[in-house]
Amino acid sequence: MAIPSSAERAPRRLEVDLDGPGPGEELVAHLRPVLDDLTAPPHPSADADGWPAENGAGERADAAQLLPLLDAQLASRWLDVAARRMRAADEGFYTIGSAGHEANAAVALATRPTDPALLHYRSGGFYLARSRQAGRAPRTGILDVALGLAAARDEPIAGGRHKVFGHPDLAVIPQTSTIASHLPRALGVAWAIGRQQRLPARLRTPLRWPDDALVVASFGDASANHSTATGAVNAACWSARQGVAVPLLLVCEDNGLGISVPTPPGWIAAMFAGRSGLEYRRDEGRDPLATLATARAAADYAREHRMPVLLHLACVRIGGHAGSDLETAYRQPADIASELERDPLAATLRAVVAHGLLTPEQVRRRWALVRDEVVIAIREAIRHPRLGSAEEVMAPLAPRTPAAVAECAVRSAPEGERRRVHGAQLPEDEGRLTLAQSINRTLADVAAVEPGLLLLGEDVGRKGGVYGVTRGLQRRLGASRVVDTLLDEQTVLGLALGSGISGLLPVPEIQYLAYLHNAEDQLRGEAATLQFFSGGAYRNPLVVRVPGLAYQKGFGGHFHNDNGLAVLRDIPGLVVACPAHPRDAPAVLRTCLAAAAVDGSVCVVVEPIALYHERDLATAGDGGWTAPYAAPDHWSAQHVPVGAARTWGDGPDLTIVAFGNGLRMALRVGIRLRDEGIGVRVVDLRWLAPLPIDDVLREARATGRLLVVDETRATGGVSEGLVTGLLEAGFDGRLARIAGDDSFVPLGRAAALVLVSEQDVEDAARLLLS
Ligand SMILES: Cc1ncc(C[n+]2csc(CCOP(=O)(O)OP(=O)(O)O)c2C)c(N)n1
Repeated sequence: MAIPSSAERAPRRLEVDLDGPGPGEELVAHLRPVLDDLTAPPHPSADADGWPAENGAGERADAAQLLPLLDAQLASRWLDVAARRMRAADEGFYTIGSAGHEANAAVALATRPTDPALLHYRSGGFYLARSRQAGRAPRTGILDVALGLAAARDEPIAGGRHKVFGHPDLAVIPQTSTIASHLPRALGVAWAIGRQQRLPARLRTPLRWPDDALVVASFGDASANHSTATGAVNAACWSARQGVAVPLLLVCEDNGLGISVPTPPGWIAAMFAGRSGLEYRRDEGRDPLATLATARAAADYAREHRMPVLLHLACVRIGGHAGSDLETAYRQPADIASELERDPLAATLRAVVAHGLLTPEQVRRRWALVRDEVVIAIREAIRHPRLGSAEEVMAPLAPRTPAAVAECAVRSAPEGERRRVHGAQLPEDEGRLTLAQSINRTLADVAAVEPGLLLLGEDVGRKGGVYGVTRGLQRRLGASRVVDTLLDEQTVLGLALGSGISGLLPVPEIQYLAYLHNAEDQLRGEAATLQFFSGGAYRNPLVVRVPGLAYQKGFGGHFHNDNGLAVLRDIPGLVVACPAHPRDAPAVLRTCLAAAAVDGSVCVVVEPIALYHERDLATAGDGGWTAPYAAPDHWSAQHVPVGAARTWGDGPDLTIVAFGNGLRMALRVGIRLRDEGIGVRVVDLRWLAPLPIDDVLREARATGRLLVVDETRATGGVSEGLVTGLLEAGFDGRLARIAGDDSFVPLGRAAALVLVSEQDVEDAARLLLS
């Protein structure tokens, strides 16, 4: 539905004036006496507050950095005030601010504007300092943030889709609101920096990081407890322990609170100090020169040693968690007041005078000048149009360019290179291959033509995957391209996200569908949203391989037979493929890899485990579940666009639509019915998102009878969407559906009691024909 553009809306109610009483005044009121007092500046003591001071005089940064620090901090604070006033006037939509956290501007000044940064939501100071550092006018960074608050379409990264800190020119990668979810990706970017160097120049993205870049990732003290954070830090230490380069500067901004829940005193230091593989530095956030020096020392360490460093930065939270948070409901007034005394902005105001950089009068003028800059930016921001249609909202979500994908999908390496990656024999000369073999050969072929392709996951390297799908690839492609990771699915996906955003083409394997759920947010919240929240400025091409679905013999139980796909199908923009037959798998996989490379698509390939090593279709020894591997000159003819089904047979009496294991059952039933003179055609969906509704509709109309075979569960299974889509598209023939029971899959033969069986398919088919 279209909403009125800003030009058509009622005149603005916001009288932008940041001075005087009103929302947000609580963020600056305590600073007015500080400004008035500046004639006799007290010099802050580094040691007086119980935080051990480790900031040696030798590490002190150049005092000249105090001015850019002050400007960034002032602008950030006034933007926080503005956010609350805009909200009150219904012209702004986000009031989580940075007040009390502005010491993070020192981290920006300690790093380079080309160092990738993934930031905590209280990073106004960092963002504005980096914007200036990159040579942009002060007003530009301020306007970026103001546009974000106003949800303006012209905001430079999310385009009004979210309030984030991000900018491709500043190497700031936008974060989501899910605390700590950016940390696995941050690790992945740090991990990818060294790998990027090995790419040929033509494959390097415009976002290619400098070879000596480090990655900055910040988060709050409560977020540090999140399993995603502990997993990412653990993985960074695990990697560093083995000598893997991880130039990662983790910044824990410790304000002692997670909304209303206090962090136990000393907890952050207890978690991170003295940890193997992690350099720990801390700063009390009281003396801006000390903060600059500590931040610089921490950044230099990460850059030089290519090791993870944790900078523990003491912060305070001023003005509650967000504008809507009534802090007095859970905190004592005295505690709130004592925070104000530790305001880092007050410390910087004093320091610039104490170090002779500005006179008190000049400081007061700067205070007013920056405030006025913010007012100008806000006035401008609220005049900008906002998103006005669903099409506009969704434009960057998952762009598709099928022709370019098709061209990319059929590229082949020269024969010499193919022989190197395949070993002695080219796959087209191997005879008929199983599903597992055909996936293996396809991965090698794409690796031969795409130097950025990386395979990673638990056991994919030396062992070649739990089902042997990646067997031999590490030996032939090298250990830097086929990587055994530690046992943590969030890290597997995080490494892939970080390397994808860095221009590589990651193909992570999640060992079983059931274990994707551990790490699902990395796909849902991080991978799939990146283009949406960055207007396509950042992308994470990704092809996740997931051995899954049920019907495994000899390895039973739910967790190795998970048949739930709803969790993937409802992620906007995600491509979900399910290649069941070796005749299709190479082309489907090549399309996914090409879609990732060309469009930055996020793809999940669900590989039916039970069919990996199957050889036969109707009778023992018939080889009906094997297929010859096509030589490169046939790839064009065999190309499979995203969302295109395949029809087996052209029987006139009944259409069965299925996928995965259901395809094999449907084909077997079709063969038996054909022997009785009943003509069946079987449609293999091949793609579970987007669903090939048009293809199925065409085939269903051809017979007037459609049996939907869904091996996933009746509730939330694939067929719910399929049947809805067909009815909406106007199918009015006879229709029946069979699906698995709404149960987890039990061990042993009992599995058959809740799964769709071949007999079920046959019975339903006969009923429909009767
Ligand atoms: C995974 C997740 N759970 C819950 C929330 C809701 N939430 C938003 S901020 C926050 C507190 C975070 O505290 P901390 O990490 O200390 O950062 P601070 O806000 O204090 O800077 C919570 C629980 C969330 N955003 N993400």
